[in-house]
Amino acid sequence: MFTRIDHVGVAVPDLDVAIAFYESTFGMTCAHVEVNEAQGVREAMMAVGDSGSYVQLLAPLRPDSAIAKFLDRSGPGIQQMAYTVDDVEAVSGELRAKGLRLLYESARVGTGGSLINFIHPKDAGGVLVELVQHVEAS
Ligand code: MC0
Repeated sequence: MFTRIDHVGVAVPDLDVAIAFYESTFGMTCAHVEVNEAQGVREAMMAVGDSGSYVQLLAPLRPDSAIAKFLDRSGPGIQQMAYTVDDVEAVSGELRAKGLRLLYESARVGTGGSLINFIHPKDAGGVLVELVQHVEAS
């Protein structure tokens, strides 16, 4: 169902401060920065060596965004676990058939034009799980 861990998402109040911390403290490299208006985030993908694994730093664009709410409730920390899938609609359908709630009826646009959906944290042991289907740039 899942092919790998895609990234772990960490909510942060200030993206630039967090990028500098991950670079100077952990020696990670910032591979990509993007604003996703629809998700209400400014985000950075921090590469963990050459492993292909990433930590995704997520800062809120607006007070009513998912990340702002998370920071208000829990403070900075791990907000989501993301898995790569080959076909997000097919995997979402399989999970719905198992009784889990997916947050979106159909996939939305995530980092780098990927297609994403989320499993409600209450249906996944308290973990917000993101499904990520990478889409080749045409
Ligand atoms: C809420 N809860 C969580 C949680 N957020 N539990 C674990 N991890 C989280 N991140 C818990 C609450 O504590 C509460 O538990 C219960 O879920 C319901 O809370 P709620 O008041 O309904 O919570 P809301 O309004 O904050 O919404 C939660 C929800 C929301 C997951 C639906 O954050 C959402 O729509 N997330 C999906 C979008 C997202 O996260 N976007 C930002 C990343 P109790 O026990 O108190 O009832 S964007 C991204 O990731 C993109 C760019 C990408 O990677 O490509």
